[in-house]
Amino acid sequence: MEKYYLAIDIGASSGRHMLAGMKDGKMQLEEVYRFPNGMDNKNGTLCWDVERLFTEIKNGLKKCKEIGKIPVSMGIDTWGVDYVLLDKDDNILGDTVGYRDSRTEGMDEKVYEVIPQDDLYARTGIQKQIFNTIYQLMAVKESHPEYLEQAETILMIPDYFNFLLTGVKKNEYTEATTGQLISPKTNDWDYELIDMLGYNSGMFLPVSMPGTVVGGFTEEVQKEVGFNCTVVLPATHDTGSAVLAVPTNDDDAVYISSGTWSLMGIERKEADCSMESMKANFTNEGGYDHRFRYLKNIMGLWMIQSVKKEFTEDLSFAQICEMASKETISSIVDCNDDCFLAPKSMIEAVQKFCRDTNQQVPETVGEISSVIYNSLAKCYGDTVEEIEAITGKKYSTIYVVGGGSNAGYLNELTAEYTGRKVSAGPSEATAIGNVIVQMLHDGVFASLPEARTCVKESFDVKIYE
Ligand code: ADP
Ligand code: LRH
Repeated sequence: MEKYYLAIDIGASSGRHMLAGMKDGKMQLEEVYRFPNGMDNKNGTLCWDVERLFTEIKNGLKKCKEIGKIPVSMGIDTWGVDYVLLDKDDNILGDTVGYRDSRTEGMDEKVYEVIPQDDLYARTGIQKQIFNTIYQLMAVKESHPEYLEQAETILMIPDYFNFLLTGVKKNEYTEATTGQLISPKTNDWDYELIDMLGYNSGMFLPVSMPGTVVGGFTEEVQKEVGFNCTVVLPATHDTGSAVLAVPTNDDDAVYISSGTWSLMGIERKEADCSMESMKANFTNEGGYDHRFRYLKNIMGLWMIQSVKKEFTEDLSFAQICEMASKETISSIVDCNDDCFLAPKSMIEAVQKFCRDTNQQVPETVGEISSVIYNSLAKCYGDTVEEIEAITGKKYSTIYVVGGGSNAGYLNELTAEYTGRKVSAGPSEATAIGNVIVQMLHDGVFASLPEARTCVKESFDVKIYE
């Protein structure tokens, strides 16, 4: 490969440095570094360790230097909704609380005292998730109003890492939309809404689009990692990057970005902020080139990640998947029930749901995992029908991308419960989507359709009928 582009993709369960380049017309991807991620319980509050994550970002950069593969540009993407507030000296105010923390309980009602839920959806198009930035900021306003007063800047998590690398502060558009404070009409912060909520509009920066250059590394970072590099904004929201790498140019494709969450939906040119859409709890997240991702958050493989930690045996995801495929238990849980968001024990939460609904209670590793996989697939089946009811279209193929596309049994169940063909892969879609924007910026691809065709030709996908 002549030129390397680096994607640093940090999901809620792990982060990785992926180098990409073109060889013989195909995109090639190489994993350089991987590190674990997750929220830590800090005196009863679920927090991200952003300091450690930044060290890991630099460790992966050092690895690039070590193997002699210096990228011409790099981009960072992470999960959505979380942020830091910086004071006048650029220090973080308070803890970097993660979205699963319970501080947002009841904050929806506080927000609706200012703006009714219907009006909020009509002006933002973002589905209600109790952890959206809008509710998190209300929690700060209630418990630490001084943080909001002292804050000079709000940076979403990828914005913050870009700042640490370059010294340049930017609010990237796709990640900003996850917070429920952006207007899909102006594609800018909804300053009127922000003022109504009393959130200190001075801390929000002008919105920057994917493809924008942030800057080079600071001298300090250059000294530490041993090289300089241009930091470019990809779709810094991981789901925004993942959907760019869905291996088709069919405008009517249904995708599932399958990782910690399962994000299931379609791409649309316009946001649908209707009441019908709100009732079905679909969201309109902002994407590259102002394409909207019309999708639903489904609890996803977080449920499997959580039970895996509780199992006494140390099993791989592949082993768990295989064990689940041998079971015949038919119990189904509602994956989107709040009881699965951050339970003390996921095993007990699944068992309790089954008990309370008079279904067989799963006991073994295989049974518990089987109930989760079947419940996810059932939810996918319901969701595709909801999408069809809303759009009046028929969808024949479900494109599964992300780490979860490796879960063969889940793919089989997805085909079974949806009654559609399932295309599984690429599993590193988020990193691929991240580099696609860097490559578009560098002129490697002339358009997104050209890039998607290249993804289709470069990476293996598996078909389940
Ligand atoms: P995130 O980016 O949200 O951290 P990933 O896209 O990396 O998540 O997906 C991780 C998930 O993919 C794991 O939690 C696991 O459930 C699933 N997974 C990965 N590899 C396999 C495998 N070989 N078999 C079954 N499931 C897998
Ligand atoms: C997936 C994801 C999803 C958000 C959630 C917070 O990683 O970004 O799109 O809703 O994390």
